[in-house]
Amino acid sequence: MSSREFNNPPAWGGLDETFLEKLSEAKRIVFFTGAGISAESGIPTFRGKDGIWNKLRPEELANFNAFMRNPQMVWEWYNHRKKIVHDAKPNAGHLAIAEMQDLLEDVTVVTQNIDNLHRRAGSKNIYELHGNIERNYCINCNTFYNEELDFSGGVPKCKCGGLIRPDVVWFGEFLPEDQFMGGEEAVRNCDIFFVVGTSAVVYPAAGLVYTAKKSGAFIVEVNIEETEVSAICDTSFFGESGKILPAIVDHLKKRE
Ligand code: BV8
Ligand code: ZN
Repeated sequence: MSSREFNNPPAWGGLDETFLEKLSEAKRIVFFTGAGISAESGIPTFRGKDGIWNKLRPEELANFNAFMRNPQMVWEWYNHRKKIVHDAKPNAGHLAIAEMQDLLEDVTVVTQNIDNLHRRAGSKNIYELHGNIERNYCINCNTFYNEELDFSGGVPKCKCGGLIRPDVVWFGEFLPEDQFMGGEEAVRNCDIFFVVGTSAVVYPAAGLVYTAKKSGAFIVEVNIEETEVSAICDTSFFGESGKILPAIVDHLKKRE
């Protein structure tokens, strides 16, 4: 069922007792995030009502063959997104997660996002499953080019003559092993697994929700609507992450 077919979930009514008890006992916490956490920073999501994939087909843009067929077009799309990301600011949701890393013992961020907003919000201990739009590398010799690229001669090329591409994971590509393994390890050992702002339809990333479930974590969904994984979450807070996550920080500060 696409998330649009789910019925309208009840609006978030505050942090319930069961959650607060789990939070008080938790030692290790993972925030698994998707495009929804950056929506309030003005970065379009992929599958929402004004999602990117409603206008464009991912096969035509976010895959290696599309890039080799038409690198100019794919770079135009990424440069458009780089500009949006560059002008965006971390929002209250990103900042709340960074603050919880200061307030709690062991908080890990496992993100599908490529917008670098968790790092810009001050978060540490981040696993980027799908790469980072601010990094680029040569498809021939893997040299990284993370400063401003030169588009004056068309598609930027490496000294070796190879094409330079964005350091993001395209459909049909493997995720960076160290990032996925590191993230998965944190998920296997966490007490609370927050799944924030993701439709949980892209694998293997979305599989981490089931890994968390199997490992016995308490699963908390934060989303504006029901998703493919709502049924296996222990609790779902339906509302904007930029409102709900700061409420958890406020609770932790009162507790201190
Ligand atoms: C792989 C980077 C192994 C690029 C992305 C055929 C061949 C090969 C693989 C496959 C195949 N068919 C299927 C697959 C697997 C495929 C896949 O899962 N496809 C899906 C679509 C069915 N996966 C892959 O290809 C992966 N690699 O499998 O390799 C392999 C290798 C070779 C051969 C065989 C197998 C690679 C997947 C990574 C793709 N790259 N992005 C770029 O961004 O340009 S995916 C893209 O989707 C983003 O990374 C994004 O993070 C990710 C998930 O989307 P979400 O983050 O969840 O965003 P979405 O818009 O969907 O949802 C937003 C949510 O937020 C909504 O629920 C909304 O309600 C909520 N929300 C909105 N506002 C708020 C909010 N919540 C809270 N507060 C708010 N304010
Ligand atoms: Zn090169």
